[in-house]
Amino acid sequence: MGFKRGDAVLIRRPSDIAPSEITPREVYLNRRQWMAGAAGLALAGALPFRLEAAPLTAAKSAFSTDEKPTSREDVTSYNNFYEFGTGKDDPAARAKSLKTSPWTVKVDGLVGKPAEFGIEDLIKSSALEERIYRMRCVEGWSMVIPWVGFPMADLVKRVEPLGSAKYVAFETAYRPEEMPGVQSVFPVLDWPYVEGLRLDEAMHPLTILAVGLYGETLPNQNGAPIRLVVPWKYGFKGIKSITRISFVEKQPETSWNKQAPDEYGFYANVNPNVDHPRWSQATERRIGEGGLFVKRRPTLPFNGYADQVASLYAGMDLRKFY
Ligand SMILES: Nc1nc2c(c(=O)[nH]1)N[C@H]1C(S)=C(S)[C@@H](COP(=O)(O)O)O[C@H]1N2
Ligand SMILES: [Mo]
Repeated sequence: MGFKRGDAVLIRRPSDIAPSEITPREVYLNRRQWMAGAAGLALAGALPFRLEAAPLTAAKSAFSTDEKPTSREDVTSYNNFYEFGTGKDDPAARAKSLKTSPWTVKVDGLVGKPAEFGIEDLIKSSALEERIYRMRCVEGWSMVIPWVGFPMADLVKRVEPLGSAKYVAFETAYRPEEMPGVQSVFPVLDWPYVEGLRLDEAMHPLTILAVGLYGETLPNQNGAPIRLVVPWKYGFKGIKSITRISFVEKQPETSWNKQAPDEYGFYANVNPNVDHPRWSQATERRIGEGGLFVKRRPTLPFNGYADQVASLYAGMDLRKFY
């Protein structure tokens, strides 16, 4: 994510990080090699982290793009998850400390049937689909990710929102003992990470809660055990490791909007015509492409999903509501 000029001092430098927080590079690399081979299965049980990835059965979805998915290696090693540090490789190296089982998602607020879902039950009782979506980060890079998830609308219907519910607010777990990135005395963000959608955006058939990728449960760095995916919006709307979903009447606060209101709006629709105040949004770099010559692709309005979602914003000035 971007910061205002001079804000870099707020980001923890490697020298600020206690050695005990860091997995030595060799251990980390070895672990990844173990995981790649059969030996990984035997060793994983001995490690104090959840490393097993459980396979998930999912139906193919007509909503998938036919573009080539970004490699699993890139999808799981180039991440933004500031609770584990601000570097792109921090989440893969450090998010294993997050305990994702047991895990509950509390659904409350303006609903007829508030509920607390255990993650295993929620996964078992949901119709899982594989959705291959284009994803676009506000920083100017993009990926194509084969998510496994279920429509957010299914969960919304289960809790029966009241007529007064106009927005949905989401909250990430806040666990300093398991999240090295939230321990800084100069917090990068105001924790816990929070996000929000208008109720009709949350109910749109493209909006999913993802519980896996590449046919397996989510790796921690991608937001295990459950995260939001809204493919026509910048990646930061896709809040990870969700513990609470609340139905509310007023537009909820969102983490990046609080951090830099002039740079990150509530809507955050991918819009090549509205530049970020410090850089253009006209093009993007597809992770894994390029080699010597970094190709940039034109960024499409609503990340290429305009046909499906533009009507949600009919009559709105998308320069004002960025
Ligand atoms: N809790 C939480 N969710 C988060 C973030 C974060 O820092 N914390 N980063 C966001 C940003 S900026 C992006 S681009 C996406 C990245 O998702 P990925 O790493 O699975 O590609 O997660 C989003 N969700
Ligand atoms: Mo992002």
